Amino acid sequence: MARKNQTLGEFIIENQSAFPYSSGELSRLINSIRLAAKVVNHEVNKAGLVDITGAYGETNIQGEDQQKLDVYANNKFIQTLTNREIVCGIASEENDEFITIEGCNKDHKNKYVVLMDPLDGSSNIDVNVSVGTIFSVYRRITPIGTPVKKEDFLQPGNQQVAAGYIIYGTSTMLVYTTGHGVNGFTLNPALGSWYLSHPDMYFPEDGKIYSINEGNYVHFPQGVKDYIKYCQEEKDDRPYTSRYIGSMVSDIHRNMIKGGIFMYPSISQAPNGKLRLLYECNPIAFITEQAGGKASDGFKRIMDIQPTELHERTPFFCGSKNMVEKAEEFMRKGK
Ligand code: AHM
Ligand code: MG
Repeated sequence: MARKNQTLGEFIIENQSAFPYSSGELSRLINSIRLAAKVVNHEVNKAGLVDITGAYGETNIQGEDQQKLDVYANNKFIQTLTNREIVCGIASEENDEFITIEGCNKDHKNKYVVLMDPLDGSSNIDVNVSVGTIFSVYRRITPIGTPVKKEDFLQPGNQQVAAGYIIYGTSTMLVYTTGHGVNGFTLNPALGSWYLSHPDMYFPEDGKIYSINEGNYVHFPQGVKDYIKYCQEEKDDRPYTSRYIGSMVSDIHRNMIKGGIFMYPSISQAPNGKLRLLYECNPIAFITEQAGGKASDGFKRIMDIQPTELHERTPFFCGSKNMVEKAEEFMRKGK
């Protein structure tokens, strides 16, 4: 039973029995993520300072090499998950290939793989706008005791065991699901603890916000153009409000709280859009569905897509159920 203001640690212990395979491994995995998130948060928070003190990104005041924050975040999450030996493999938007983790006895005994985008929207860091981390957890499908294979990572989103995001915003939040609803925890930076601030997060069925990079308008499919015109029409509760941060975690987080739709459709020069199915769309789709929303590629459910490549992309329509269904209706008509 979620209690507002309980710590994430308490929440994990109390809810462990609700986890599908309750060996404690998934709890330890979430614990590692919350730790890495705190470290990354600390670094993201001082990004502006680091820019001032670092000599054009080469060395900082301590003479250490400056790293791009997305590389830093990638290393931190990989290190934390590897050191604690709770996963058997990691795939990241920042790495071409997946990483195999043997475990201390080289026995490949762990059962989970993690897929992640360590710092999504990282181009926003330079202008002090919120960014996020997105993660997704699957149970491996190859036998325990053997090294992981690509097929362990190429599972459809409907096989996810857990997924979440961290938003490094005006406050830093960890929002995640293990398939039993969605809960949001806010970091108290003075104490270094996460507190349950948003229990049972829920996407309003309808919303009034549409989020899309309208600069690409001329390159959108006809269905998207028609849906945008529908959003702008003066009728019933429309026109809707347009809000686009350009940092998907932030756009989704706002829309989940207020009600809205986020779209990154195909564009003429990129027929599958920009966003990655495994690292971005599937985890956000799992959270969205768990929060009562809907996630689609414009025609079908995101989480039913069988991936064929680690870094494959897909058009993405995600948010309040009725809004996504309306967008799909325009997609079918405007094809
Ligand atoms: P990234 O993984 O390279 O940071 O790109 C993903 C980000 C999303 O967070 C955001 O929604 C999108 O790219 C913005 O792209 P655009 O500038 O084309 O609108
Ligand atoms: Mg990304």
